Amino acid sequence: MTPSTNPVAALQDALLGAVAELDTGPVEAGPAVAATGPATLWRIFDAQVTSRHLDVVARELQAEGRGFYTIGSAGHESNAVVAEALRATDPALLHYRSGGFYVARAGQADGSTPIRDIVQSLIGSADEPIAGGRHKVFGHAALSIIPQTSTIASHLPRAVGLALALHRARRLGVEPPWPDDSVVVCSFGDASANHSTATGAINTALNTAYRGLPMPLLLVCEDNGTGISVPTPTGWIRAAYGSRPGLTYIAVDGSDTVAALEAATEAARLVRERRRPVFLHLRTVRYLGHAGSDAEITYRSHTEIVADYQRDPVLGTARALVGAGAATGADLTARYHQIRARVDAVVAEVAESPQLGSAAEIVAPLSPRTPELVADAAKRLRKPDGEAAPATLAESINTTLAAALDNDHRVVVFGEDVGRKGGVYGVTRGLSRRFGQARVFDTLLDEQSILGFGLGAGLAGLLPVPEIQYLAYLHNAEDQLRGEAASLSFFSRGQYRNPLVVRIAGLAYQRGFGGHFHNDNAVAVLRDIPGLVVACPARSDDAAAMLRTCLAAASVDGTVCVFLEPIALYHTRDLFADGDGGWLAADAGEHVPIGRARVHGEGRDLTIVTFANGVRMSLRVARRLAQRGIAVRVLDLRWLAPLPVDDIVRAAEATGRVLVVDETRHAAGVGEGVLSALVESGYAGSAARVSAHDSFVPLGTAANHVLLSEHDIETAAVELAEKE
Ligand SMILES: Cc1ncc(C[n+]2csc(CCOP(=O)(O)OP(=O)(O)O)c2C)c(N)n1
Ligand SMILES: [Mg+2]
Repeated sequence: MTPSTNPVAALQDALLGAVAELDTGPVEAGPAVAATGPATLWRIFDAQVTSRHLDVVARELQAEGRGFYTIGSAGHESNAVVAEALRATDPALLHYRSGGFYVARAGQADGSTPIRDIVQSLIGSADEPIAGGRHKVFGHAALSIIPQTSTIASHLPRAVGLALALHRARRLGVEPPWPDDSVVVCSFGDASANHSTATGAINTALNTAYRGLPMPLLLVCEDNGTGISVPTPTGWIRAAYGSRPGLTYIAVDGSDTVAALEAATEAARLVRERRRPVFLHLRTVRYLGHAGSDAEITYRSHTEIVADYQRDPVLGTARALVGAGAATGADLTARYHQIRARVDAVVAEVAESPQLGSAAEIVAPLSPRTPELVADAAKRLRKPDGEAAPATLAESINTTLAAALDNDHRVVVFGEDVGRKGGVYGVTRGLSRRFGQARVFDTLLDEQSILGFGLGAGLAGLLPVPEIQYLAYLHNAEDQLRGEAASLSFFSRGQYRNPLVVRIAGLAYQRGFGGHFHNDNAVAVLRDIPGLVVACPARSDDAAAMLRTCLAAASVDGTVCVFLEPIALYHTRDLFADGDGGWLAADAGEHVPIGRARVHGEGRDLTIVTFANGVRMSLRVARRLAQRGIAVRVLDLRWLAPLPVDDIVRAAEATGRVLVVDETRHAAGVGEGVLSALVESGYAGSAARVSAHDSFVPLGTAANHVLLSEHDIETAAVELAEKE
């Protein structure tokens, strides 16, 4: 049988044949083998073999139509030694070939059921302990394994963030769920090591350590020499990471179990003691192709595939056991079959495992909401000292952040320029001086790492408030929000959460300055992220209350919030005329429930539904329309996700005419969501929409051609109001 027709059988034959061979002649045992001890080697062997059988079972289940995932760990089982070198309480963010690690770590915790966990994950069982059938991931809250998505390298920013946050949290009097001297372990493949997310995160780890801050991070590159079908050039990983300043690099071949264990143990010790990053380059092989569907024989020769059998990590462990005199090849073969029987028994037991049964069940962990608790928590974030003075949007955000920092020691505020300078627009001015650089600080110029720190900080028990300097610069890091932050609760059934309030300065109307990147109005990209809350205040009183709501929801429900701040309104004071101070407002309330809008005016002729700059423009238009006898009410959505549907429908029905004023793009922004909500509610009145053009925003007065103007609003409003 050739690997092209039955690679699973060929691999097993090669392994068992080589194990049997161990009984035919003396096997060398170096002094290190004796030092390791047979019990450890047996544990590693068991974990590796269990993982190997589970890979085979994954394919069998798939062939029977019961399994849904076949990316395996075969050839990578040397990662079991990494678990052996660590403690079960060291937080782990793992590569998807971490079967050996997972089983070995489970072996360190009483009552764990790794075989059952993995079989359940393969069949998408609702009883699976981490994702409950939502994804096949390696994760387990009791084993400190934080589940990862399939997006390669996307977990590195969080791992780096967590390593820093563990210490920061303690310094701020917050007790993280992991012990003081924990090591954060993060593994990834050799092709993934080239991903900009990985290179950026590793750079951030090194920069952090260079600045003398703790970075207890063990990076494990599981190098099988290929990314699906594309070979990694020989020596590349060493060339790229072998001599980086501040990064201890340790390389070892995973097929030599004892050497690998020694290397991993040394790596873990160095990280634990020095609180500095270490890069463990674990050379592996990849058996059975990238996944069940991957015909490896189409891009690798039969000779190459067969040559890899010599480097089987399971064989390496068998050799060490036989060399130490702790087992014979026959013992190990028997154990191999025993473990298979154990796996089969579990497969039979979980055969009837339930699948997720309804959309409601599936989405339940996405965005749990407890509005009463959020209201209580928001109250505690407010300064108790009575009357607030009228303020601008920027001042009010500043004051609210200050009160939150004052009242909740878990709050940390960070981003590019937010520390000493106090933000490009002065929104965080004075906060770093007042609350110290441990709580309000500048970060590297890397949005992925900014969000990554937020992701790690949330896990460590802090309440992170990262700032992204401009909406346009969120986009190059958006996966950290979309793929990581928003999905964690989903893929862990709420066992891990990402409390997060991402402040983003955005939207247009900078009077021609800055061009597209400082006037970006792309919010559709946020509105479609499941569970994400998008707050967009227009006036300072709402900003204060909404920011407290976001902080409270993050704290109480683990909500992931984007707080989108309209730059053009930061320092705006007037509404109708110069000097009228009509856009200043005093912080009036404690909070604003998520998904509740605000209505300005009681006009009965027309409802304008809008948000952000659109609110101020629409109020100005409304005043002019009033002079023409058209009475308008202006509804400020305040929340762009979830939309305040009930309030929209109520305001629409009050007038029977709705103009949606959306300063974002026509193709996809906010307005189409409002119109859909009206149609779906059965609203029978008339409706129209004005929006910005589907364009990037140019410089100078040219910007006015693509942005929504008061003139556009007024024209559309009159037309709608006069419609029969
Ligand atoms: C960002 C991203 N791009 C593409 C993919 C598709 N993909 C999945 S695994 C993989 C190769 C990864 O290779 P490597 O990092 O060496 O890990 P290995 O599978 O070899 O263990 C690719 C391209 C992905 N999951 N994520
Ligand atoms: Mg690889």
